[in-house]
Amino acid sequence: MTEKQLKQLYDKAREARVNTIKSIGHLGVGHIGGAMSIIEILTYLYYSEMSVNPENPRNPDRDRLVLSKGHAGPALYSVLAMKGFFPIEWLDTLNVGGTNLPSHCDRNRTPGIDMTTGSLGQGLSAAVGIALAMKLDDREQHVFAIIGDGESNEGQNWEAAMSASQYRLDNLIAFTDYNKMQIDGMTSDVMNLDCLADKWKSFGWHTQQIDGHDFNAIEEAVQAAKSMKGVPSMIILDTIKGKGCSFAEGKLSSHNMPVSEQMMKEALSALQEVN
Ligand SMILES: Cc1ncc(C[n+]2csc(CCOP(=O)(O)OP(=O)(O)O)c2C)c(N)n1
Ligand SMILES: [Mg+2]
Repeated sequence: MTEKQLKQLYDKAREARVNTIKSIGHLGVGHIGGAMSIIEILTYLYYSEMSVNPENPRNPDRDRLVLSKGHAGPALYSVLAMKGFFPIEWLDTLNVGGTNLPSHCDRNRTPGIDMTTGSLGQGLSAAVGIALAMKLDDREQHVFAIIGDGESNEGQNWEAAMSASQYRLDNLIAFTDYNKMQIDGMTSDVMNLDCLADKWKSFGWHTQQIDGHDFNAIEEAVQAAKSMKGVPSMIILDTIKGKGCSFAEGKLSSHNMPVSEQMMKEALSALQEVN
C-alpha cells in the first residue's frame, strides 16, 4: 500500500472513531470499548477490500460482512454512513425509539447490514451458511465475519469452525477481535484462549495473527487469506479495547459505559490532535 493510501485509511479510521464516539455520546451510554477495537478492520474492509454498492445494498453479487459481535454495531454504522449507505444524521438516532440504528445490528432495519446479530455465538454459523450458499450459486465474492474473544466462549463458534472446513469454504474470512477483555473480566480469567491460533489451525483453518490496528498488516493478511484454496481463513487481530478513545482505551469498564458531554468533548479533542 502506498503512503498516500495508508494515510487515507488512517484518516478514515479517525473519522469513524469521531463519528462513533459522537453517536454513543449523543445517546449517553454504549459499547464504546468493543466498537473502538474494530475500527481499523472495518475501515480496511469498506475502504480497501469489499465490493459493495451503497446505492444497491442488497446486490446479490456483493461481498458480505457478518458483525457477529453485534454490540459493536455503532462502529459499523459510522463506516456505513461515511460510505453513503444512509444519511450521517442517522448516527444521532442510535438506539432511540423507532430508529433505523438499534444498538445491535438488524438487517431488516439498516441499509448495508448483512446479518442480524447480538446474540453472541451465532454469527459465524450464519457466515458459514452464506458462504456455502454463495459457493452453490457460483458467486465469487467473499464473506467476512468478525467475532469477539469473549464471544469465542460460545460453543457454537466451534461447530461453525468444523463445518466451514468440512465444506472447504475458502470464500469465508473471519476475524477474532482479540482485545483480551469481555463483559465482566479479562478473557484470560473468564475463559482462557491461550494458543488461540493453534485452536483454529487444528480445526483446519488457515490462521494468521497480526496487529489489528496496523493497516499494512491487515492488508497483507487479508490478501494471503484470499489466496488460500479449499480452506477457510481466520485472522486473529491483536487489538486494544477502547483504542483511540481517551476515556476508554485499555479499560475493562469501557465495555458498555456511560458517556458524558465532557468525556465526549475530551475524547474528540484528543483525536483531532492525532495525525
Ligand atoms: C448469547 C449472549 N450472551 C450474552 C450476551 C451479553 N454480552 C454482550 S457483549 C458481551 C461480551 C462479549 O465480549 P467480547 O466478545 O470479548 O466482545 P468485546 O466487547 O470485547 O468486543 C456479552 C456477554 C450476548 N449479547 N449474547
Ligand atoms: Mg473482547
